[in-house]
Amino acid sequence: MKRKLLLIAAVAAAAVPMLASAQFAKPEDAIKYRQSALTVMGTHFSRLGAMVTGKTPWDTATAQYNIAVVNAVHNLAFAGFVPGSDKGTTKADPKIWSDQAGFTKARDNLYAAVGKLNDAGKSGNEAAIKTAFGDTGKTCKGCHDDYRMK
Ligand code: ASC
Repeated sequence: MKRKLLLIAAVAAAAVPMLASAQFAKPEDAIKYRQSALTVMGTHFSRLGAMVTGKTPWDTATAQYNIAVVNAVHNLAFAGFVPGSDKGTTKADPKIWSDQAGFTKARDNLYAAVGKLNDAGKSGNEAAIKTAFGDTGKTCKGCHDDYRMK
């Protein structure tokens, strides 16, 4: 029974990229989608960052809210990097499509870091949140350095 559920989950997960690409009528829609998702994530990550660096006063509940939003949206953008969406109003480096293994690794680094940030958020521990914020920011920067054009 458990095995059957696992199989269904695996098939569903494998189908996600196909569905994603079918869900965009044109490449520009995929570009807009991923940029929107990254804008929302960046907005809330930056608000958290302002508190981490002391630009705005620390407030644990606000930090937790921002982390919850980051956690909720952090994987959305990746459905938007569909084949053929490397041209247009985008800074996406063509390496995303020629080096898919590397891009997937960069994505998984973000996923792992946000997982830890989310755990820290749930704990409400200020020091843990600050550490996890720094580690997550490194994964943002790593991907931008390697896969976002200037
Ligand atoms: C942010 C934001 C990013 C990351 C990145 C971290 O607040 O919008 O893209 O942090 O600058 O290096």
